Amino acid sequence: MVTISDKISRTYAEYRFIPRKTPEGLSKDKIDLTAQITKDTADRQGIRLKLPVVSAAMQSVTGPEMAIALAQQGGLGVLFCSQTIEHEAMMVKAVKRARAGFVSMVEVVQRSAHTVTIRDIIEQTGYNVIPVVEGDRSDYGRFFGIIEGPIPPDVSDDTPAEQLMQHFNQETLEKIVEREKGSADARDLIDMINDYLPYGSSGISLDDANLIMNEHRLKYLPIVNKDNTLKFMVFKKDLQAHTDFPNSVVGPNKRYRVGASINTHDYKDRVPALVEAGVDVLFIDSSDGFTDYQDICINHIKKEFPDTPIVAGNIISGEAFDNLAALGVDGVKFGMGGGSICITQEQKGTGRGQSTAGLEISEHRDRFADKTGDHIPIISDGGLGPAKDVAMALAFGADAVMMGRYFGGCHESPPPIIEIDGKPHKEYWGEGSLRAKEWSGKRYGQNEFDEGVTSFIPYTGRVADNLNETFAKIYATMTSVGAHDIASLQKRALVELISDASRKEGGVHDVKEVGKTSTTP
Ligand code: RVP
Repeated sequence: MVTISDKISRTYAEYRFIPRKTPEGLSKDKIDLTAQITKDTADRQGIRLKLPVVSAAMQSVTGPEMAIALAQQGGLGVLFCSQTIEHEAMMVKAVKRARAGFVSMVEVVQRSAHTVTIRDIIEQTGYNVIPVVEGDRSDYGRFFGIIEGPIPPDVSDDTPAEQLMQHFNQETLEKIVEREKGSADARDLIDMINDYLPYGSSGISLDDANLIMNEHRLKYLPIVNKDNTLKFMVFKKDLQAHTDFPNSVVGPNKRYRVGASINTHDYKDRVPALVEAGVDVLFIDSSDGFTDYQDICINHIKKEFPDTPIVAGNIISGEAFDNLAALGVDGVKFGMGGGSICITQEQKGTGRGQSTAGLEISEHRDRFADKTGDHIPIISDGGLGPAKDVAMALAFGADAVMMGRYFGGCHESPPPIIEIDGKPHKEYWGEGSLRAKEWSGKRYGQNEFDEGVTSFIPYTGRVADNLNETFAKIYATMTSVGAHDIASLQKRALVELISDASRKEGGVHDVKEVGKTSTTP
């Protein structure tokens, strides 16, 4: 006969904090939100973030740009595994190669490309500065010049890239063209011109890059290696926006930390490639992490790659936590069906509210820690966004949260900005949706029906600005709870379920609202 749990599946949004006494002097600068996402072991210290946030391992959320932006702000990006092994490893390398202000993963076009391809790239990415190279995004190869969009409509689709290259040192170009008139064929001429272009060499500092850009009145600067291969692009607008990231999360050699997801199917090939590329932590991306397949995958990685921490999941019960903990995992991710684009609960009937899952799992985690001395961090995954719910997730025992929709709407997520009803949006799709079909079987264990949807979400601007506002609210919540860090939030928080009437009372009511300044919920 079926066993009926005596719990009710509840989630964070159903609770409110009741303030405890705020101690004198507890202000934002005294609150420490350091979050540990992998356990400490005898051989290594667990990974600590400056903010308890990681981005979802989804095609529409985390590429290198997102991972770099998050590491700069104190969080961690987790690259998606619904792509080829080579491509995911290349993304890890792009994050590891990155330096503040230096863009390491730009869209490039081949020297042999034609206008039709370049127009496509500009339209798909929204980027207007496209380097011309002989190579690809993983290994740019020799640098030839830059194409600046938009390309005028009267340029025909079959015009070669070389003819569109805008030389940013126009004066030099004209001098050379004048001197060499009639003597060199087009290709030699272009090679010669490139020898004269003002670009930085790969060891250049950001200050020097800035000086060169000022001197030549440039909006961007290609940075090349000695052998003339492209290494980075530096953009003036990025330098003006921010050059200093005091909260950066860095690992060995001061490189940004990055997580990469894996599935339980091709891990024997994927993990070595990711480890070789320099990944800091692996995340097993599975909609149900309480399976023999996951156990086998963890045992393999623990044996073959003992130096690389693994966060396993997703699970939603204490029983499943005990199983993973016994296998020696370094962290656990919980959540099933709560994702904004997820329809698993409707399709399969499996799932649980996040606060019920979080509370039960954190109780098991604490019991395991009492028994073994191993504190295994847990990450609440799915359904989050509003600051109050993130604070509640932490209070219910999570060490950090994973968010998809929240980061998917940011500037740094992979999809381009599109306009809907005159307002900027981004496309956001589930890893189990039709859009990700080619890979969804590896996460969901089946390919017969969808477990996610495709959607549009409002564009919300830069990761840095969004996190700033969200955490201003979380600091305020913590001040009211009288908590100076996540552990004290968990100890001191007093929360209460709210009724529908009380929720209504807690929102704007009985007035006609005319102004709202906040952009994040
Ligand atoms: P959200 O932040 O609410 O958008 O949820 C993101 C989470 O949803 C992911 O981290 C993942 O666990 C889950 N997900 C991703 N794709 C799908 C799906 O297609 N059902 N679900």
